[in-house]
Amino acid sequence: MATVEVKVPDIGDFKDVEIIELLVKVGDTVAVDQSLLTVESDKASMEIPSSHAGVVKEMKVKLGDKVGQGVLVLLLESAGAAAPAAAPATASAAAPAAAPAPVAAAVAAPAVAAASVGPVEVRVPDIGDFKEVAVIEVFVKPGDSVKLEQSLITVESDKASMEIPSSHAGVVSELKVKVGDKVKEGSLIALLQGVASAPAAAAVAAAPAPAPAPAAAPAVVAQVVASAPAPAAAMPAHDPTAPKGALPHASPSVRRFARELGVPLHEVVGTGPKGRITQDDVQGFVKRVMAGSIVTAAQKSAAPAGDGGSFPGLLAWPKVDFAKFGPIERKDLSRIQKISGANLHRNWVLIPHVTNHEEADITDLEAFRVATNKENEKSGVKVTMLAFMIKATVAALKKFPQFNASLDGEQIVLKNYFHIGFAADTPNGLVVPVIRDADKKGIFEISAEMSDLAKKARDGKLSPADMTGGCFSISSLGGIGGRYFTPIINAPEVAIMGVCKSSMEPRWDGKQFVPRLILPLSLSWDHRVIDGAAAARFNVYFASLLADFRRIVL
Ligand code: CAO
Repeated sequence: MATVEVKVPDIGDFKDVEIIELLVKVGDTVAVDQSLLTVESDKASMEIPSSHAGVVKEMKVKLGDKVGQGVLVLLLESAGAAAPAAAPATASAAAPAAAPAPVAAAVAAPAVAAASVGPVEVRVPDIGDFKEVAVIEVFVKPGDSVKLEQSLITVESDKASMEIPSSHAGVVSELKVKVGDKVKEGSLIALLQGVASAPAAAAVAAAPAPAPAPAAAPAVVAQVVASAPAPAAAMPAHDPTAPKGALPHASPSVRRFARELGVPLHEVVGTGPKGRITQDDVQGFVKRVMAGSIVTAAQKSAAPAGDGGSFPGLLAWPKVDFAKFGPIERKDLSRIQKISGANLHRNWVLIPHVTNHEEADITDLEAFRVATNKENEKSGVKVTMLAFMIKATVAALKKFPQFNASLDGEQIVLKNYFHIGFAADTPNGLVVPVIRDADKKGIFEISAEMSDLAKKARDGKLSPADMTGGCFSISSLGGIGGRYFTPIINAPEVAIMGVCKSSMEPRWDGKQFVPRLILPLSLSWDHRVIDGAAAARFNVYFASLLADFRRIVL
């Protein structure tokens, strides 16, 4: 057993590049050529392989460190260190660069003179020792205008990914590659029309001087160089004008991992430095899709308006020419309708809803509310029945905490705060503003805040912060009418209280029928978190609070 230093070998023109991933830790057994870490410049990422086999004894670098050729990465306990074939990493790293000298010329030599206005062929430039690499992303389509050096495609080898820039500015008239194609130097990527710029001079200026000819570099170095992206001139940073999400920021190994799982990387939110997507992000995304808390764009588009696409066996949605039956007009859905519709659809399909109905005798509470409003006429604040229901909800959530919860994979998140949402009908559609910390507020404060939020909702001025973080929602149709309904749960909440219009009804008091004001309640709940008995208890308790509000202080 000997201790071997593993250093960063010659990595072409990569200098002072940041470590964005550590792929091994102390105690891991690594094989020769196994990737140890990923480094990333603003142009490309690459994995650094081990020069030796052995067990990692000590890490000498950490995430975020900047490294270059010769930097000590780790110490290995290597059984084979003494073997002559396994040259010390230091020696390997010190080998001269095998950087591909002619890259500058390749980028600088567009196939057609810059002044041309006819179709120009954009080809893969010299990309070092990349041979037959797969196209993993195509960023442009026919009709797109591209700038000089704008990324057109990403190619990927085992160890690195690289974006291939356009040698000209112009409009894409034809694409000659698609995802999955294998390309190499000279492969035709696209035809451009309306070429207007003269790229040669700029590219030559940006290109580095040819690297010295390689000596007999050891095998490991040769392999690293083979993985190394070509000099920077060939790889511009992401074009900020590219469509959002078209260029997910992730290392080759994470891209590969995502592809294996069929994860749409552009839908994953990266939590790594500079928003980079990590393996954990991809795993978390898969977990949330499986738990139903995320619906991918592909899933959504598979089921537009119930075309049966994601429900095999269902009839397709009927296509009807309504104009055949009489005059019609067409109107686009509002932005709110589109957003709330997509959310409601997801919640309706993915949550096993059950709705329990109940009645609350609010005769005394309504009398109290009316009297309170009379006494406080001048205050400008009108106390609403909904404000009492919000207070009653807080008390019921305290008594039945599983209603103040969210499902997160195989865990239930129980909340120790009480933010209550209420559905508000607006000319543009349904929104659910949230009264924060309703447990700390009185009826007047809640009434005033509700009135402000309802006004903001009608004026289309609610901010996202006004509508997020809710624990439980109330949907009141009491001002309109109706008896009972089945409200859809506002995920990630697990229950919602629907309220309809109260009416005077005869109630038996033991001796006679007496007129009482009865409020119909409809509680929808998520059967994955709550069961029917708990829902019935919640409803009975909630109704009892409204029937005698003094119970709230018990
Ligand atoms: N029974 C009888 N009357 C009721 C009542 C009830 N349950 N709830 C309210 N009312 C009365 C009020 O007392 C008020 O009467 P007055 O004008 O005589 O005082 C009147 O109905 C109008 O109330 P309101 O609707 O303006 O006020 P609110 O506090 O009850 O509700 C708000 C406010 C924003 C929730 C409501 O305006 C709203 O938008 N409701 C619709 C919610 C909705 O669309 N839900 C469906 C979601 S699922 O598609």
